[in-house]
Amino acid sequence: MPTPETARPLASLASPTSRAAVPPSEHPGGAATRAAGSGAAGSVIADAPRHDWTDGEIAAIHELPLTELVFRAQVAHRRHHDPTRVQLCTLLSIKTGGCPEDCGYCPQSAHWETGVERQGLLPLDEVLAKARQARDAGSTRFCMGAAWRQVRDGAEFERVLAMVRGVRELGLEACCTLGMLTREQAEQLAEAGLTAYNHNLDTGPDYYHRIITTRTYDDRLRTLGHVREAGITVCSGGILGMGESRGDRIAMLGVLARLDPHPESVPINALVRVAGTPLADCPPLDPLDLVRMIATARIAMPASFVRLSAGRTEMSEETQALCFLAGANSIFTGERLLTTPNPGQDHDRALLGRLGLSPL
Ligand code: SAM
Ligand code: DTB
Ligand code: SF4
Repeated sequence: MPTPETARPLASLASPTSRAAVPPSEHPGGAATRAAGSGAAGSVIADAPRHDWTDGEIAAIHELPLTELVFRAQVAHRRHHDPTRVQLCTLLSIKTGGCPEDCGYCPQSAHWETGVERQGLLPLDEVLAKARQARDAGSTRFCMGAAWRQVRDGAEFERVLAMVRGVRELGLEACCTLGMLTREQAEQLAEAGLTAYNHNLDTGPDYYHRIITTRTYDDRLRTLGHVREAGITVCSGGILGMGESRGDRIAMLGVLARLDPHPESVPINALVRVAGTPLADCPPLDPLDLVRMIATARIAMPASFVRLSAGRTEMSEETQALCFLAGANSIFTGERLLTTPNPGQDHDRALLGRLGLSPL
């Protein structure tokens, strides 16, 4: 991909408020220079992704005029990715419902009456048949989700390892989201060929306890550490529209953007408001808030895939187009996410066609 001088990310902004400012010359990635005409916030050109973002810097980006924000996200996007390509991923719930955790957004928690039918771990051949279908429909990543608090060693985990091997043999990237993992379990998944592990921070550290009480933010970061140390790529992001403030959203991006390396994949979900969950009556997310978060994630973690994840059935095509303009470069395709509806494959094919974008 061409990387002309003019297409470099304006990757940092001054005026941090919550942590000490790092002089531009000390940013990792080598010499950084003040960009000409960079406006009040004072932008800096940097070569490599940074891991020393302050929440204040991220807030300054997030609050830019939308036109400026999207422009900067575009520059970052083009520096690291082909802006005409979108990765298609398919999700499958391999174990559904009855989860002991109390995540306030989740239709699969046993704490809420949502009508989700419980289903034990699927047989291997059924999962591989779905993976083959996903591949034939153009997906390059197959993501298997289980409504578990944590992985337990034994026959079921062995079956998941066989699923990972099978998905890899089909030539697909394999992703799992199974709850908390020990270091040893992460190593076993790595050995089976797992490409990525999804474990979301969900929201900012100060708002987290309002959404989940049965495990801590640190538990989540520990699992992400095990995944990283095992050599599996990290997929971690969050959910918007749960009543959190802009500050909480920025704080979540700050935690992600200070991970070194960054998560290779950052899913940004709009809350799917499921009847029976405590968050069912949250007001709808402002689509432009979603665009802001995607653009800010793109600038702060420029080399990562930013995934426009849950909530697309409630978004207009124009909102989704703005998300792609802001740097989203992956979506989940297929009729279903885990338990909730998703625009089908025909809809997505038409959308990408209308925008002139191609699957990666
Ligand atoms: N049980 C595992 C865990 O929580 O890590 C894996 C499955 S869990 C359903 C995966 C992620 O889906 C959650 O972390 C959350 O970010 C997202 N999710 C769940 N319900 C959602 C909803 N109603 N709207 C948007 N995202 C949701
Ligand atoms: C992620 O961040 N979003 C996906 C995937 N990772 C596993 C899951 C969305 C689930 C939405 C609710 C449901 O369908 O049950
Ligand atoms: Fe369980 Fe995961 Fe749902 Fe939380 S998000 S209730 S851990 S399935």
